[in-house]
Amino acid sequence: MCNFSHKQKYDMIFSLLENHNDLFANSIPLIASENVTSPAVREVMLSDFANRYAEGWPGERVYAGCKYIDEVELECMELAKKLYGAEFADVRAISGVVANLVIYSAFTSPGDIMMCMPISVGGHISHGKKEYHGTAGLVHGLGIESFPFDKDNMNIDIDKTINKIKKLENNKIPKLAMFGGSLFLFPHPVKEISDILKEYNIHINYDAAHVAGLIAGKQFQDPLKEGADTMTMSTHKTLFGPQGGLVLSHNKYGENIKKATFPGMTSNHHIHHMAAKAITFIEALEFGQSYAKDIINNAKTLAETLNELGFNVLGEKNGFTKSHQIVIDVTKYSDGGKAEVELERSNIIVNRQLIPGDIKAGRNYFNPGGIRLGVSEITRLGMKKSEMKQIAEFIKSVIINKKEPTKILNKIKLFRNNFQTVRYCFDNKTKAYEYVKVK
Ligand code: DSN
Repeated sequence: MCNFSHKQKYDMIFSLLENHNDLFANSIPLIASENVTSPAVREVMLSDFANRYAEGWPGERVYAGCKYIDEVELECMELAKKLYGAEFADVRAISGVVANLVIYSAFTSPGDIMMCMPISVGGHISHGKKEYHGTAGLVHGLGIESFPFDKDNMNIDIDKTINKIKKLENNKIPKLAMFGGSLFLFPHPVKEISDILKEYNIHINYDAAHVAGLIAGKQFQDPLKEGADTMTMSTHKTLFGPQGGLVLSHNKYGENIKKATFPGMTSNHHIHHMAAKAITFIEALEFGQSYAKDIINNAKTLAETLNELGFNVLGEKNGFTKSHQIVIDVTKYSDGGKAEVELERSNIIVNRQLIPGDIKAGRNYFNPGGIRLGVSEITRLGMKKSEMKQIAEFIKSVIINKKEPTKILNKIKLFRNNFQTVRYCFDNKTKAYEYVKVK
């Protein structure tokens, strides 16, 4: 863009944005960490709340002009508490990573140890060690101990974890245990491990970023009832809201969380996103159960069909998945990096994924052994069982049959025609990927 005038660059950026919307209107979006918001949430994000400052807590702001913002934020907190059956909610964290940093700051000090899932088997980068530039190590100086992982069950190994905690030397006892992660097929054993964690005075946080919509829809697990002290999440994955974070807890942790959030982790939170979270919580209270049920059924159908078609779908021992995710070991045909690129050429959008065994086999994040698929967005567009079967066939033709990906582009565009509106919401005037002009 270097030789263009400012106005040409300005116009170019707008056409790139429109092209992007057009791409997604004609794609099969299977990124497990993404979703599409309702027209109502989009409208909120265009409101003047986007331009305001409201540092602090409602009623205690350090700026004037916040009277309507305060009303919305108080309601937003009530809705979050109702949705998750929590005593306390702080809706200000601007992302899932910031929500986790709030927990690190409120309940640990640099040099303390956190026990969590390693990144190599699906842990999130915000739980990572300093040497991998993970947030916990790099930003808060936490040392990391891993939960032992059971490859066959694709889950935390309960017995080995309990034994590990009992054998840890005193100076290695974690201050914090972090459940949750990026590769998340089955509910984590919070209930089974929380007693021993409590015995050692270990604070338990559950990072629900991926599964927040499934928990809200009562189709996964209920971490705060199973022993978690606090729960963090992002608000835009299976929970179909704006990009942002949320921290929930029992009442006794509320004050610590409030202070760690402001002034600790944020000066101004993103007020338009906060209001959009409120609308999302209402949508989830109204439509969340049927949405979460449909997600889980769709994921199961897609996983089973991919397996029948010859793919090595992980988690077979437990029925492949109980979440929105499916993970495929593609090493028989390709690697995760190449598979991601080939699928994208046919407008099937997935991401490559490190899977258990990759590091030992010398594979890395750029060319790992797996791909991860998520069905949250296609479910929100109204797709059901027959569409899952068709999508599995499309994936097979690219990865197993090695069909030239661009040859199925038209079929995929046609397939997408009937799924252009967002479901599980109140208002539907604007299409899911319609480019809205304001200027
Ligand atoms: N890294 C994202 C994922 O799990 O896809 C979330 O931050």
